[in-house]
Amino acid sequence: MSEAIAYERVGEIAVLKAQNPPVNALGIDVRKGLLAGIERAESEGARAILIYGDGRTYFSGADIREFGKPPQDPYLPDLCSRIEASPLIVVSSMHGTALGGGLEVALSSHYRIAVPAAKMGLPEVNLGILPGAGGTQRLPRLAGSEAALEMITTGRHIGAAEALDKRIIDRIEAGEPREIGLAYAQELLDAGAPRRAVGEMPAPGMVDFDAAHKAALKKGRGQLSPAAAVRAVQAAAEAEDFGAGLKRERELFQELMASPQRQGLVHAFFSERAVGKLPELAGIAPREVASMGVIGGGTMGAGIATAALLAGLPVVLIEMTDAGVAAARGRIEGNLKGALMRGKITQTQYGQLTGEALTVATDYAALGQVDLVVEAVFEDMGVKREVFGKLDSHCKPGVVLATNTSYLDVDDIAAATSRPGDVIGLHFFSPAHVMKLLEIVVAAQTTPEVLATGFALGKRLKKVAVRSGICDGFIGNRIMNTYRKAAEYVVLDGASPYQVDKVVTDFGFPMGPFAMGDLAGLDINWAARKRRAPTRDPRERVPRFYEMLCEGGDFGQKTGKGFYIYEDGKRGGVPNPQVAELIAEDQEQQGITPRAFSDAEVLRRYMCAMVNEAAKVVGEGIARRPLDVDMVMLFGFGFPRFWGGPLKWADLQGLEGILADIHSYAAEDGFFWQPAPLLDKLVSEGRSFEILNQSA
Ligand code: T1G
Repeated sequence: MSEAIAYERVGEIAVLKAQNPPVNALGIDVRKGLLAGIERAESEGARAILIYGDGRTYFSGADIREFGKPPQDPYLPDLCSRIEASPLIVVSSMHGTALGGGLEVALSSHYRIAVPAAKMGLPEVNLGILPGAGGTQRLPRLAGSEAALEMITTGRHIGAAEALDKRIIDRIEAGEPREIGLAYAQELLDAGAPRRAVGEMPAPGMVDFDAAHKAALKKGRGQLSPAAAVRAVQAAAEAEDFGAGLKRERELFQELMASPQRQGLVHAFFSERAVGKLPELAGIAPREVASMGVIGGGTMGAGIATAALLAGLPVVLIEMTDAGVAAARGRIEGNLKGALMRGKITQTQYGQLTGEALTVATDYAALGQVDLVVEAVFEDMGVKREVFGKLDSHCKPGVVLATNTSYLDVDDIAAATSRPGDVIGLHFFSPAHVMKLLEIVVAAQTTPEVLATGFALGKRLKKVAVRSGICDGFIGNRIMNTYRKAAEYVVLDGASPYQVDKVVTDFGFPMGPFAMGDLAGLDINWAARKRRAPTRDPRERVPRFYEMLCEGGDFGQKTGKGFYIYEDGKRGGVPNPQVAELIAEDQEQQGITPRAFSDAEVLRRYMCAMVNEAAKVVGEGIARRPLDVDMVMLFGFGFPRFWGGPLKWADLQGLEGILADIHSYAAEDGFFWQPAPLLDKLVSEGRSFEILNQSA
């Protein structure tokens, strides 16, 4: 018998136990084992078969590592059909997470039982595919077309109670999956229950599938799998018979499996898990963090405090004045009210978090007992150094001292203390209690233990934490500054900001760079430009229209006007006609004759700038691996997940073409378009970013 599936006989019941840790993925050995187990049970005269998973879960799906490789027999869809066709009564007993192909095996069984905490779902669309082992045909036969469409197009996991309600399972029972499964199978045998194949049930009802398809396309913002999944469910309702529906599902599945979006999404799945695994952290225990200090209660500090409170960490926040204390408390309470309204916390928890877990004070002495402090004060080196000097004298030994700076040199900040080894950058993204990205910035003297503590905190706050070295803007903002410049250059040369924003949102970003500037406040970027102006290289092209807009007092959403005009009560803005005049004035002053840009060229320049800077960030060792950059862009900058990240996108496009385009743009502006040495090297060696991910 296969090692992945253990076979046991209990009376008339053959028991098949999956043992493929950690998540009982349905890899080739598991599939072979299941097939052999079914055949053996039938040939040995058992009357029922029980399938369940050992360890933490029932099957959590197909083995994603097998995607893109030649499929190996027995294929999962055939195995599911074989299970369903068995003359014996097949029962699945579920615990943990029955996902994707896992739930499909359960749906092919004749009866399903689950423990109360079990979760199930068909999350395939999130990997760029659709349920390919009958899920799109069997689920709607049990739950109806509407419910199946909702579950399959969102990939949402549902609990056992909801599954029972939707008729996806037959029973919920507390206990061990083996014991409850055996009892249920025996009960079915004793009652003479019939074999009950979902594939033999009537086809599900019709709904407006075209409308559902359209809605899925719109919601997917360019992601194709949810819309394709609608068509597969449609086949369940419309196909001549069950077999024809399965065939249609197969065709759609194979198209998606071959798509670049599937590669992008699988890259995102594994990178999200690999990003926190750093060789230097192996075997290093983090320091214990039982409470946290936050310096500064502005939007950022309040967001960080909220994130910590929601993760169960008591917070001591320091502000400068009593008015500052009241404002900070107001912001945090506002954030927590939002969490209360969304059902993330209860009224009792709200009371506990605001009443007991949060302290807001003006005296640094209140920080005496905290284990980790994050500074989120004004972005000025003098101010930050003063804060760190004070922390040094008030915090107990061993406290991790973190700065939330976005641009400043963490080494200089660390030098303001007597304990630079304890200093680290924890760069949150606004709003800090919502955005998933956390850049963990390692300074020259940061100890591995302090770095490990940063990652442990990131995990506790449910962030995607990415290690970054020190440079201007760290990983994310540095790359953003470069692609934003590329956007401004195409506008200076003749494209409109609205064309750029549209091209970028059509690509899959939630917002374009100009709408984003309006949202963040144009004055913030204006201040950074002014700060950089004295040290700017004379060869750098400088668009002026951005500053001209700011000089007129238009800072974006907060003043009601920026690149767009925002009317009260309306979502989004309409183009501000004054912008075109400012751009024309800028062009005239710089002697530029504007030209038209195709959407394709706008996108290509935007993406080439992003990839080139990202390659520099990896080449300089600021990011450890290409996947680190990809995760920063996905979780902090709205990069469409279905492309995997800018460097995965680059691999999928072909690095040679990207480098050639950068060279061609360099003919106009050799200063901005300097090819990254790493990109040059990869192209000359015929290698990809993916290879660097694997070898790191
Ligand atoms: N295949 C291969 N490896 C997997 C895996 C899978 N399906 N699921 C998890 N892993 C690895 C993961 O990379 C990690 O490895 C370890 O297991 C623990 O995971 C025909 C084709 C199950 C809810 O989409 O959602 O079926 O990093 O850290 O937080 O229609 O993993 O330790 O080396 O995430 O407890 C559909 C994907 C497949 C489920 C557990 N199934 N997995 O979460 O642990 S497509 C899925 C998850 C399919 C059919 C189609 C989660 C989890 P490492 P973890 P966790």
